[in-house]
Amino acid sequence: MRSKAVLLREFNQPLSIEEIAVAPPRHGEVMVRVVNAGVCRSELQAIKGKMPLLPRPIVLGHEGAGIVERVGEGVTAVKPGDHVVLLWRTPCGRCYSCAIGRPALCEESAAAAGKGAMPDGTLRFSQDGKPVYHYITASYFTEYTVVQEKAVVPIPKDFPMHVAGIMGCGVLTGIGAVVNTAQVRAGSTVAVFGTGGVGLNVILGARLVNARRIIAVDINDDKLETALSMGATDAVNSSRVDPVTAILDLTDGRGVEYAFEVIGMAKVFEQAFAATGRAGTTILVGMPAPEEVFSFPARMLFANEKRVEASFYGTTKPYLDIPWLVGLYQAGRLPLDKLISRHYPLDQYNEAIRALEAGEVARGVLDVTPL
Ligand code: PAD
Ligand code: ZN
Repeated sequence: MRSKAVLLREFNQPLSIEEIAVAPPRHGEVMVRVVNAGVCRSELQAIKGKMPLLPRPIVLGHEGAGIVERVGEGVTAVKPGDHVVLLWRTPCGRCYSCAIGRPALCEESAAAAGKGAMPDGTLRFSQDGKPVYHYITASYFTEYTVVQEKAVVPIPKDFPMHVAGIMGCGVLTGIGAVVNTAQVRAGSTVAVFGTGGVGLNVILGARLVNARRIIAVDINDDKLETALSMGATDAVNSSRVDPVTAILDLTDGRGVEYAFEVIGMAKVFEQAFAATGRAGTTILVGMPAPEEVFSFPARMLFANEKRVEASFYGTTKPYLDIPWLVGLYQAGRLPLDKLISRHYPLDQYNEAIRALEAGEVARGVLDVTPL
């Protein structure tokens, strides 16, 4: 199958749209026609060379949805024509992490992600007989992709594809951080540092569990306005005021019960930790660059019995969480359309990345092969 795809050839260079060949799915694999694919900040790290071992050229994209085109031998979960959300971590079901109920940490899937290939070490992409690599076993900025059967979750055919296109990373990660990782209690106080595509989902999650106060912190007024329209109760622009003082002022000097860092910057994590109250929890959701190191006074952790935790892929159990999120959207309880502030054709990928970096969008979505 011929396919137009977004390729990363050189770090810190514009990406190119090129034609590649996509081989048929093998045993336990499916070929998916990608309809929509969200643009997430995580990929900037790949583009900027912060994942230096990535083989190239590589097909980027790790958040998307589409229609099953073909299935390999032995596939039973889906058939051609089914609509699916695409995942970037897939539970093997047997490793230690899967066995203890933490499939987002699946060891088999994590090992495969680092290979630039399918889990069996081989490639389904090529160009003129030369290898083209897979990105963390995902690769969704391409008209056609091949993934393991385990990487797709069926959704109803009348579910909007552009919404499905952001579920497999941003929505799962943000809402999962609240519901699965931190298990935020109803009536509690929450602060969200960084209200972009993932942070806005943290706000939606906090609203879903009936948090009493949801304080949005960002350096961009437009983002804060969106955050307020999606359920934040207060907004703090941390480029103008000290966010820790502002949060203490808003919480009778106590600090919040849950503070989420959703950017991946050590200095912001330190602010979130300082704004967390006694017996409260600071949760790292943003993906730090490899060189980031945070520190805070150990005594503050000790004397206030604070908790510090991280949320990787929303601590998701994806086969439970995707149908749950689909149902919430259908019931009108998740305004995910509002999150998608811009659509781009596939060949405007560089513009989508520029707008993401410039902070112009809540979430941008590529219309890869519009319906
Ligand atoms: P985004 O660019 O849409 O949002 C980032 C937001 O942070 C923007 O609104 C910025 O204005 C804001 N911001 C930047 N600097 C500051 C600052 N100093 N103080 C306050 N706000 C600031 O990115 P995103 O929402 O797509 O991704 C956010 C992070 O989540 C990013 O690090 C990404 O890699 C990470 C992520 N983690 C997982 C996971 O498994 N934990 C999954 C997906 C994404
Ligand atoms: Zn992502």
